[in-house]
Amino acid sequence: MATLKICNISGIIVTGPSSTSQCSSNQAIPFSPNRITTTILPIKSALSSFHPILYFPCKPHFPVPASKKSTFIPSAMSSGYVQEDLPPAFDSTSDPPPLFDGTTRLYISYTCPYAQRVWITRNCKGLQDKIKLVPIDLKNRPAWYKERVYPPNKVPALEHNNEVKGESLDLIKYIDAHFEGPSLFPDDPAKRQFADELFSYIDSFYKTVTSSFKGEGTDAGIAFDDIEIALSKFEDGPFFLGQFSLVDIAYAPFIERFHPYLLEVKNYDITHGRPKLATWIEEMNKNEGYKQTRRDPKELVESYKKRFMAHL
Ligand SMILES: N[C@@H](CCC(=O)N[C@@H](CS)C(=O)NCC(=O)O)C(=O)O
Repeated sequence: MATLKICNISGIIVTGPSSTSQCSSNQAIPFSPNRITTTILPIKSALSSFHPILYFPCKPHFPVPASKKSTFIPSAMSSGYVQEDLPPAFDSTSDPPPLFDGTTRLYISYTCPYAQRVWITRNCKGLQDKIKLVPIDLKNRPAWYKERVYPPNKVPALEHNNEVKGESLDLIKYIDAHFEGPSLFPDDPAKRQFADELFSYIDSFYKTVTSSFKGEGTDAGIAFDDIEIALSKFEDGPFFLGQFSLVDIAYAPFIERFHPYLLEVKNYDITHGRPKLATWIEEMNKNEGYKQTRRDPKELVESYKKRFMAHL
């Protein structure tokens, strides 16, 4: 069991084994099928935010600086950003794309929170034209994916410069460091150190929260208190490191799932009494690069119910 020490809001230290959790579900995005995609509307809460409306596919319209050494992106890149046209998932009947032809490809599943991290990073750096999304149907995987692309047979994976790399936390750092677009990791050593602590803490956070789903006696509230404290450390913005960064991207797909699930199944609002977390969710939901990757909360809740309540 990992342990967490919090020292007067100054830092979080985690010791203990790391875990890798998996999901297997991979359905088509209900509100974002090919050619019919979602639009951007103000989001008030995780539960009420999905509005399926016809929209047209296009490139992102927010300015993408040429240098990768540019400043942080603003939290809300709201005006003018247009929904990307998402390709259908490759399944066991699909031919592979022309592998290792120089195209950079990001293999994802639309439902995988780990893949979502990398997808968000790609979007937030404005790399929609540089990194092609290749969605995989994990329930009916094409054999070529394991045989020719990524032998661990998981998503995410990134095909770049004739190599394929995996592991979401490594990939978000790799993309931030090796591609153009706004920097998503600050230079400030204190922030970098805290980022490392938060990256290390995330497995333990996930385990604490999901153990509580299964009624294994741990209190999810403690984990969200840790998040509230972490969000209080830097005051130059509402995000983990003050300004928006890879740390927010690492946590967002999981909080996106925990929030509506706990609300519906346990009648527990993770934002209640946690103003920093409430603001963080609000600010994240204004980020277009993230919004384009979000799932319908109802669908997330159903999928978590199947996974965590199957034993009941
Ligand atoms: N530690 C990996 C976890 C990736 C992972 O577990 N992906 C799941 C989908 S959410 C997967 O590909 N599962 C397929 C399988 O295990 O066969 C990461 O952070 O990238």
